[in-house]
Amino acid sequence: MAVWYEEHFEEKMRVALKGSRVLFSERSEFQLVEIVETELLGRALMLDGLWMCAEQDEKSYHEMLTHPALTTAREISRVLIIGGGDGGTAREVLRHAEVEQVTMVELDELVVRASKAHLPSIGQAWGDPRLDLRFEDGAAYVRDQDAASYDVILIDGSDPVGPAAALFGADFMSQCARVLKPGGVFAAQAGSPLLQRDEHLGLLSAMRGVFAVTRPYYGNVILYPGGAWSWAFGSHEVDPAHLHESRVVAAEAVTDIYNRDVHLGAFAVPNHIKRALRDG
Ligand code: SPD
Repeated sequence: MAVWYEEHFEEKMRVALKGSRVLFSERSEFQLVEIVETELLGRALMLDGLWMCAEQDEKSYHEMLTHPALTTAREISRVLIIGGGDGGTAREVLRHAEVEQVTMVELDELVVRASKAHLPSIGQAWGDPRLDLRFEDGAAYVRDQDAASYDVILIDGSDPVGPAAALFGADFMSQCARVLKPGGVFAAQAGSPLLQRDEHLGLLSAMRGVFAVTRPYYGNVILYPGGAWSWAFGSHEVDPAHLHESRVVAAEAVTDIYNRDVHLGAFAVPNHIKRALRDG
């Protein structure tokens, strides 16, 4: 029997997918973890009733979180991922041959357990020997790291409510800036520029306080409310328009969404965001 699985966005909007069954549903000490089978987008992960990713749509999110950073950072041997429990971000990072070590710090072991069991097409990299997976609080982990110790830092958190809210804050951003190498790149999921405008601008403002270069960039993810989605790029020295051509070519050979033109176009900023950044 068909059922509608839905995210309620602040009780003002619903994003519903028709599906057939719940494959996994368990509560951890942090959140409710669910994986459902949907007709349109395949298997999909929800945390506390919020859509995180779906098999047929996840590349529009994971490729855009990862490759803009990995094609621009001066070096990419040491990468840190905070969150990312479904494995999609690690999979995209590990496509780059220059990456030697990926430390992934996920708060909730249950998200990884559920994803390993039910989302195998997303978590293709679990067995890669370069992946060091830890179950810890991401903000505390970053605080404990040496200065300038990572080439790339990627924040693949949930929405800015509950356990993930701290990942949008100024303290966390300043710790990430400290731990990032001078030629390194930081990238974070930055919410819906329309429906989460305050959080989007708040994150950019916190980043501008600690990075010499801060740029929002945009794309579309069907699964998330509002249609348009955003990420944020930060660096002490690197401009996102300066690409390492060989890495772009290697990425383009395996990506579905990401390429040179998509990368450059994604950094075009809508006027209402430009004005807000200029004025405030
Ligand atoms: N509204 C959804 C925001 C989700 C951002 N992270 C998704 C996790 C996918 N790895």
